[in-house]
Amino acid sequence: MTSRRNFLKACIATPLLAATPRLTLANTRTPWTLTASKTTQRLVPGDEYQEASVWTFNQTVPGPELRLKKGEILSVDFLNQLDEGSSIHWHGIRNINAMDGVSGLTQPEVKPDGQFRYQFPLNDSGTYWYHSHAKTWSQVARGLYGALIVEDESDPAVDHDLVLMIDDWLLANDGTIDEASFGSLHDWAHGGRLGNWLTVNGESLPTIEVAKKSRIRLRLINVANARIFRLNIPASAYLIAEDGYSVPVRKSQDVVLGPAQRADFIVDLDDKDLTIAETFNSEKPYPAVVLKVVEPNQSLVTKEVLKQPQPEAPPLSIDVSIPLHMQGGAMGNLSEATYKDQLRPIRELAQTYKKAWAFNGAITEHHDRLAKISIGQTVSIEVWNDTRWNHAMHLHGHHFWIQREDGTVLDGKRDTYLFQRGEKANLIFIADNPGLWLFHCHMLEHHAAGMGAVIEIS
Ligand SMILES: [Cu+2]
Repeated sequence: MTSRRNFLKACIATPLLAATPRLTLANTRTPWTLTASKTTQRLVPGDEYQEASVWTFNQTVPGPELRLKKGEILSVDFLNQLDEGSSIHWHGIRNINAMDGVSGLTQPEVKPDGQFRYQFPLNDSGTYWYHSHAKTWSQVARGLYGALIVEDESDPAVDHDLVLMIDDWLLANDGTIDEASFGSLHDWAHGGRLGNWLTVNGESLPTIEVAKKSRIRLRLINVANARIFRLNIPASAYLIAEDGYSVPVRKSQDVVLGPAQRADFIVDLDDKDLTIAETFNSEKPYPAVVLKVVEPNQSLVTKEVLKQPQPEAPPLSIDVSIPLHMQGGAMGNLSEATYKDQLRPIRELAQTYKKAWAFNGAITEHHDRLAKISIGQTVSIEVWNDTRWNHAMHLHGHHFWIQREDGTVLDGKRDTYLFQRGEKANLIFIADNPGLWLFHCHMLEHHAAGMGAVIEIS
């Protein structure tokens, strides 16, 4: 028997917990209010463990699920009751630049006791999420995230539409957050600050009650700072969307999600409980969430044959190519890089500035530009991940096609792509959204340590 203490280390299943109902703001009047503040939340069940000190939107991790319809306008008053600056980024939304929520780039950070109104139209349906975009390596890891769901009239009819936000927490043996590990240069130069405790919707192995033989939409969101997950759904399951974007319907029981990536499945249950397990990080499937079947004994929807719109094909010609050589990290090839207008050796970059990664031999800041693009041009970011690490590259304000080295193009568009070590791929997008857009690794410690740059579109 593994001792309970070792559960933390081994990430092994704990007894079932009944899920508390999720708070949804969908029926309240706009503008909605999201207040960032601190509280405690039990991440590890059992009286012998303490509650963890978490940072939340509206006193819960995840924050409230925002659920709207395509074409509606989202209006949120953000109140900052933390003792440091913050802001909210709406991940995957092709947003108005001033509403993109990147502290120090698209807006000044919202100071303690300050507030900011976010207001923008939701032109794309799908599964998105919101999270802090200030000191993300700390603020997102402490719980400042929630789901943003945009429904579409053409969505398949389902009995249950469930959002599963999958996170890993780095906890001390008493169930509290391991504070000492924040800012570890070792983690920043390796795989990021990886957790030792899995939660779904802020709970350890929650149970969600669903009707027998029901049809369910699962919206999986990887909200971890750096951890890659593979989720296994041992049922009749169909992948219908990635990063919110419809893809050709594919029967599949597995999906790999890098940080910030999403996948939507339609699952037809029989009359047995369904355990969704994480299978990327351990040899044995690690139970993540249980769907427990209860009465009624039937589905209340017509189970139509699933059909998703055919994804758009990418443009045939490219106007602007942006070569992007990703360098650095542990066991990497970076001996020196330009930072603050000077070529500096990696030792100085690491020890003085906590930088470990570079694009094209340079580490840039928000006032620098990776490229300046004229509005309407078709752009290809030609990425070469010349490091020993995976990177989940995210472009703000646009969705991109992914063209692999062999020339094939993945179905559908994404906002985040998980690069394998050594991989080359072109991220192709139409620069139709003016503003200053961040392109960065969503392994949040990598971003903090230099893996980010700004593209200007005007
Ligand atoms: Cu990275």
